[in-house]
Amino acid sequence: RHQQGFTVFFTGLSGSGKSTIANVLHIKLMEMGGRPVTLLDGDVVRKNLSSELTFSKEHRDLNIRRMGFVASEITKNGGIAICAPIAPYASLRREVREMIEAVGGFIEVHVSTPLEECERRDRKGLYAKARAGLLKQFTGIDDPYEIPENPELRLDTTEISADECVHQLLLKLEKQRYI
Ligand code: GGZ
Repeated sequence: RHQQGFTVFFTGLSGSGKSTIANVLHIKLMEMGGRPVTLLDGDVVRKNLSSELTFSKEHRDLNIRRMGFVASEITKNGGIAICAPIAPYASLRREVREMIEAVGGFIEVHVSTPLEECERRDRKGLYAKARAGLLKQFTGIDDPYEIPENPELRLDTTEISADECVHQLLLKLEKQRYI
């Protein structure tokens, strides 16, 4: 049966749980078989595709545009792309949505775990560094995060587990007939 490609685009603060949810989703979708599934995690894309970029608005925009382009190519060819960047700016999220909706499906998922919780977890010690002024332009500390107004789904990992998040997401994808 012929099915259209789609992109699941996570957005949220550092430490909000995007990567964890994206990884569980990646495994679940691969287990279902049928279509190739590509995970484009924020830090992996930074390392391999955007290593020369800083965290200025211009460079974040360029980073998201590159990631969105790769996701749109995958989507166009009937595959599944999972993106997990911070993507703090609404204008770039809109640009990527438009680029991908022209060739397939786009599901924006706001991982809305509050800043206090991300900072309390501070898995990589980056919030402490940002608070100490050692990391500049850190999202949520001294750099903006524009909250998505109309995401297809909002998930707060202080309320539910990564498995439950993925369960809700899979239900959404089934309901919208992507899977
Ligand atoms: C935000 C930063 C910064 C600054 C380094 N601001 O939790 P992490 O560590 O592993 O993921 C974050 C990652 C963010 O890269 P993205 O490409 O997703 O950002 S964007 O969409 O805005 O382009 C974080 C780390 O890089 N990191 N410095 N200043 N996150």
